[in-house]
Parts: sequence; C-alpha cells; structure tokens
Amino acid sequence: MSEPSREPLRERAAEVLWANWTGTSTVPSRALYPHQWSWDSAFIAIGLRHLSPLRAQLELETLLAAQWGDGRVPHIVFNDAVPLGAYFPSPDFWRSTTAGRAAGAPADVQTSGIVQPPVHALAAWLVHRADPGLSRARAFLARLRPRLAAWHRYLLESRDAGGAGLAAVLHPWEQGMDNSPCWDGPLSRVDPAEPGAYRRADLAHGAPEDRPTDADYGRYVRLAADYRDRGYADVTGPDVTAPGAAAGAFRVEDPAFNALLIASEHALALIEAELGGRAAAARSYGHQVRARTLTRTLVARLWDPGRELFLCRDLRSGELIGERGVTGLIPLVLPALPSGVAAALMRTARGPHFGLGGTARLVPSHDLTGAAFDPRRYWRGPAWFNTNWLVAKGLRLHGERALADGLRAAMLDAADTSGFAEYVHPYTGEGCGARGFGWTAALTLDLLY
Ligand code: 9WN
Repeated sequence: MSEPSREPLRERAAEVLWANWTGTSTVPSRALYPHQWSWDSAFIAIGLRHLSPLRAQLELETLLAAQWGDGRVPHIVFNDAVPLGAYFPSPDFWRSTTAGRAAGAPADVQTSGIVQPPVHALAAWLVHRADPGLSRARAFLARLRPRLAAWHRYLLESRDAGGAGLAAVLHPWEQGMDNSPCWDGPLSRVDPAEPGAYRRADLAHGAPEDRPTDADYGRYVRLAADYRDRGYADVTGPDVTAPGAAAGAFRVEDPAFNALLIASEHALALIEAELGGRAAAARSYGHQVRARTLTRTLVARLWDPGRELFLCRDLRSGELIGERGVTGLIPLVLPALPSGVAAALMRTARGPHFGLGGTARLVPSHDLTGAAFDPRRYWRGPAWFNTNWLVAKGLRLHGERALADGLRAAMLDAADTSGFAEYVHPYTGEGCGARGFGWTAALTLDLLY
C-alpha cells in the first residue's frame, strides 16, 4: 500500500528497530527488557524482514541457537553484557546452565527455563518469503527446520498436560499476557514468594499502576522457582492434582498459545514443501494434517458457544475459565476454523466486550465490561500491538476487509502518536509502558509494507 503520508512513520519505526538491535538480535526495550525475548523476536523478525532480511534471519537463528536439548525454546536469552540487576529474574535466578542441564540447557548461553508462544515457524516462513534467494543461499530454512520441528514436538508431547493433544502453559509468563484476569483463579492457588526474596527491576522503568501488582509478582516468582527446583521437569498425564504437586499448581490450556502453535504448524508445512524432496513432502503433509486435527481439538476443548469466544481451560479444576480475554479472539488466524465459529468470533470482536469498530479504538486485552477491566494495567485492559496485528490478520483471512482496514489505520495512528508504546489505552490510544517498543515498531512496519 503506497501511503506517502505514512513515510515519516515508517522511518521512525525503522529507527526504533535499529536502536534496539544488539548485533545478533533485538531487545523489546533498552530500558525495561534488555535481553532477547522469544515471542517478541518472532514478531520483530516479521517487521525487520522488510528492512533487512538478513537481520531478520539472524534474529531467529540467535533465538533458536539457545534451544534446549528437550526442544524447548526459552522465553529469554540473556545478554551477558547487561548488568545482572537490570532485569529480574536474572540468569542467576533461572540457573539454566546448572538446574537446566537435565533438560539439555545449552552450556554456552544463559536462558530462562520457561517458554513463550510458538510464533517462530510462522515468522521463519514470512522472513524466508521476504528474500527467498538470500534464504536459500544461507540455507536458512534448512537449518531452522529441525529446530522448529523439535520445538513443536516438545510442546505437543512434553506439554500435553491435559492429555487431549493441546499444549499447556505452566506459568503466566509462558502465555505472554502476564497478569490477564484469566489467570486470577489458577494463580490464587499459588503461595506467593516472600516479598524480601527478590527485587522488582521493572518498577525502576515502568509506572506501578501500569505494571502487574506485587501480589501477582510473588506468585510468578514462586511458580518459576518451583519449576526450576524440579530441574524443569515436565509432568504430563491426568494426575496433575496429586498432593504436593507444586508442578500442577498452574496448568492452563490457552487459546492464543495453541492457535499460534497451529498457525506455525501450517507454516512448517509450507517450509517443508519449499525444501522439497520426498521425505519433506511427507513431513509437509503430516504438518497439514496435524494443523487441521489440532484446530478441531481447539474447538472441542476451548470454544464456548454461549459466549461466542474461546476460553482458557484450567487443568487443575478441569473447568473452562469464564473470563473473556483477547486470547479468545486469536484463533481467528486459523484458516481451518469452522466458518460458523469464525463468524461468531467476529461478532464478539464487534460486540460490547471488545468494542471493535465501535467504542474501542483498538482491541483491548480484556473484556471492556468485565469487573477486572483496567484500561491502564498491562494485560487487564490496554490494547497491545501484537494481539491487534493477529486479530487484523484473522479478520482479513475470514473476509472482514473493512473492519481489518479500520483496525490497521487505528494501529498506525496509535503507534505514531504514542511513540511506539508497549501498549495503549484502548479508548483513547494514549501510550502506556515502555516507548520505542520492538514489536510495536516491527508490526507497524509490517502493516506499512
Ligand atoms: C516477562 C517482553 C515481555 C513480553 C511479554 C510481556 C512482558 C515480561 C515482564 O514483556 O513480560 O516475560 O517482565 O513483564 O508480558 O508478553 O514478551 O516484551
């Protein structure tokens, strides 16, 4: 789309990405998040490919070089040039090079031990398409393919805690929408860590009213420390409620996490087809079949026809969680979604809970009418650019072009006026959190190309 009036925005978005580039990857924010984050890197690569396909390839290669032997891709890859106190939890908390050895954590780089949503195969495919010649010359897809396949295998086998075929998350940081009201129920079972046992580095850079509360943080720390102390061992099967199973305190099947896994399975099918050969053709077919099967499982496990939204399933109680989060709209990115489900999701996006095309400028992270809604506090209401980019993509896929165009324009305006904020007030577009935020700039660029 040629839009001369947006040219200054494109230039400023590029400046953010250059400023956040470290030489091998991109930080979400120099101040607040000075390391490499997993799903941030995937979204950043999707935008960076328009400026430098080579850097976009390196971004994903750096992340996947930190993959563990069991296939997990860590949610943070630490930059050892950054002082320990700059971010909490720092490498000494995760102890990946000691506590994670049983699961095959790499010895030469420090990482966290939890994961984030698997957007990577989707990103790798889009990065390849930006410059197929360079990609083939560097054997980009051929080198990444086994790592991406191992990553998905880890999620589908070691994380199938519910035994139904979907991947479970064991920590709110894994799903990426840290303090979503969807987690309030499951988190209430977790005993918070002692407040004096850690120091919140995030509060040095973010307004406390925009960030998760101390009560939430104590629980995040406890869950992560318990997982670390078990050597990051995953327990699957139906006995998650076993007494003393701290391992099972937080286990949730999440719609966005699984939808992104399915979208990445579709992408792996395309990657295999591009690589060519009989074995790759068979693997490509396998990924296509799996993507369709998983889509049916997602609908069977997490679709709520009454609310016309996908919900999270608490594996500890076995029940669906009644909160309406933006996570429930993200399956709109799936091509094999039954048309009735897609139509219902689009009604929900436009309705009172998300207000798209009506009261809200951008899709909020949480139900506008819910008791827990807070327009400033992180994932409890503000609008985020990655989720809005996904919803816009889904709307376009299912034929809602006018709504997708309106959302695109609103995202560009909000990115522009907020200085590429981490998140914005869903009604006013006012910026919150960090500025010069990586995926905000990257996805702005993607919308502009
Ligand atoms: C914990 C980096 C990350 C994002 C998450 C977002 C936030 C971290 C934090 O920042 O989480 O991983 O310290 O709050 O919630 O989605 O990947 O941008």
